[in-house]
Amino acid sequence: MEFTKTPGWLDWYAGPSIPKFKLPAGAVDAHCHVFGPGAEFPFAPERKYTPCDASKQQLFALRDHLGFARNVVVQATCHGADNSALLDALSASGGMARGVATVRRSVSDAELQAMHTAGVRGVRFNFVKRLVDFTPKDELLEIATRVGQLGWHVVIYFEAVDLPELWDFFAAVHDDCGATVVVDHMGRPDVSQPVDGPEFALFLKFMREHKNVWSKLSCPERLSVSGPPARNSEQQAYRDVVPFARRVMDEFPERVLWGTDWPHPNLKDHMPDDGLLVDFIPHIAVTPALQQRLLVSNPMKLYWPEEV
Ligand code: 0GY
Repeated sequence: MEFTKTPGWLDWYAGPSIPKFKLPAGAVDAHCHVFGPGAEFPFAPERKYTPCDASKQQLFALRDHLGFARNVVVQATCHGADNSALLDALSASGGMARGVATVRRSVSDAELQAMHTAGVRGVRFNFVKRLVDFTPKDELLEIATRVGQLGWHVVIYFEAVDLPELWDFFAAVHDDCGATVVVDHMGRPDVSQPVDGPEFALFLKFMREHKNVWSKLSCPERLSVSGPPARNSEQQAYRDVVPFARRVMDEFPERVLWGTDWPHPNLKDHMPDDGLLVDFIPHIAVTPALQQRLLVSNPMKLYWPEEV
């Protein structure tokens, strides 16, 4: 099937620099996606955008170029609940990729078991209104309980302004379903607000009060208002995101993950150099011990616990 990209869609950057920061051995890119290719894995009819293709081979080439050892591939909304492209990437990875799927209530136990065998270890619940239609909360709670029996966790994606309204639901997923909950991109704070302001304080409170809530310190390129530096400038990239990520890193070092978010869906203004994104890491994880936790021991505990 032929697909036409959403107008203004920025393709991923094909010439990433070699990072100056040397990743620790065994580093995990714990948030990335594959898109199609659409001719092989058609995009979902209910999608809100049509991306460019971003194949598993291209993802694995980026992994090697940047110096990562493993990937966690997260189902992107353009594929709806058809996890075929994700599962194909996992099976081609030789055990070096694990996955986070999207499922509906209608998924059978046999399908869940097959996904588990392929390397899926979580489901994603998405509350970003521009990306998905509403799913009833009782359906999501049912799914969280079912996948909990396989030891999977729940990844949640939402924007900071929506946390007050979603708090009780997330607490129910954590407390009643007993799920470990992983928050994408620090709950998307508005980084033009103070790091000590009420919005981010609420997110930190949420992590403090729920011991099995983790956060990805990812997506500075998406959250930043100051943006990337001019090319060849010494200026710190995405510097306005640093205080937010460091606050989470410092308080919850055992519950943080990091990922590239390649191929960076829905960026309209600039497409990051993934090498530069890796160079952002030592600004938020400032010691080798913290870098080891963020990039190796934490993701290994969540996604490859049998190897820890
Ligand atoms: C991200 C962010 C976005 C998109 C998706 O599944 C998706 O479509 O996650 C976004 O547009 O903010 O994490 O990739």
